[in-house]
Amino acid sequence: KTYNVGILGATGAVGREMLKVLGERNFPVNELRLLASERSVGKKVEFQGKEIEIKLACHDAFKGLDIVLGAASNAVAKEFKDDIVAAGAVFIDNSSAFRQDADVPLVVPEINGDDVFKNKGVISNPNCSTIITLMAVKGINRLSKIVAMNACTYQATSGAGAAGPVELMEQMEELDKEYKETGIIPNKGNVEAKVFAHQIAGNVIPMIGSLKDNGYTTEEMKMQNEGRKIMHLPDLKVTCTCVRVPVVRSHSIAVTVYTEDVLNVEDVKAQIAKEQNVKLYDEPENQVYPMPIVTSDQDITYVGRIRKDLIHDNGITLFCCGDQVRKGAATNAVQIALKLVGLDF
Ligand code: 11C
Repeated sequence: KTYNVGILGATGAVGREMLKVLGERNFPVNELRLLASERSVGKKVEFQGKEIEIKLACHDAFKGLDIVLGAASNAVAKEFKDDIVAAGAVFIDNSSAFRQDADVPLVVPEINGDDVFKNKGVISNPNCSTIITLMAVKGINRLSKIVAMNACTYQATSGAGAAGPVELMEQMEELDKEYKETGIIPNKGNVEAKVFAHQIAGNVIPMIGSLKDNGYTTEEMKMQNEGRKIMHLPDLKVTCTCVRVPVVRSHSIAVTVYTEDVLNVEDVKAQIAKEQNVKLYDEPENQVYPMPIVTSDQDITYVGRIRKDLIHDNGITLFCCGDQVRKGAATNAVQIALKLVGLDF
């Protein structure tokens, strides 16, 4: 059996990666329909040796499709959701527009894959840092129920879209130019910040998303709210700080997990080593630990630096890292589609 598949927002960083992953995973595609805004219409993209022309995303663009992968903004997802559902397709949406809707499953296939079958036309793809973190801790939850987490993210510039790493590279070039001219290594350079609120080259920015009344940001609250829904842990408590770092690709997260029972580090390591699509990468004595330069362009979440929390007996602390464009977005969406049609993911 083959399926008619659409990508809404096909020309963005996530849309392009979805196309790549569909090909890599040999998704059984009959028709592939690539949809985007006016400015990309007519451009041609190659898929499995065939040239496919980008079509306009409009209200009647979804007829005949079985699955639509969404890689567009919340506004675009909201604009077309009803058209997609009315066309009889399942909308697997990477935006955050519907993630907390009661009738919309929020799915990481390795954790709550069967939730896809509860869909009423829409399945949401979770936030990227949340996916990577939950992939890293899902084995711990199997040993003993997770009651709380304290996480600090180190999010790559490409999480803000294709313009993020371009801004990082341009600012690094400017800093290098200033150094060559003056002989002094600049801290704050004479650079323009457009994508990020401040210079990102040689800096870290401790705020991602918009501020909420409780002092946390929308991005930080996703770790708790989405974590609860995906893990089926309605009482999970999470404190999270999201930080943008001058990295091109792959998000990293330092997380301390608190469980009902006191766990032993060796048991945790053994369980993490067994988890699907997770790699135990933990030989600190040999400088082996997860890093963005190790994990990029892969679908596996790397986990290392696993040790006991020094404050509470029931805490395990670790560092994890994964490619947020792939497992944090495109790959997870394609895996949801594979699960939905009954194929291995
Ligand atoms: C970032 N994680 O790195 C964000 C982007 O919930 O899908 C994706 C936000 C989301 O800026």
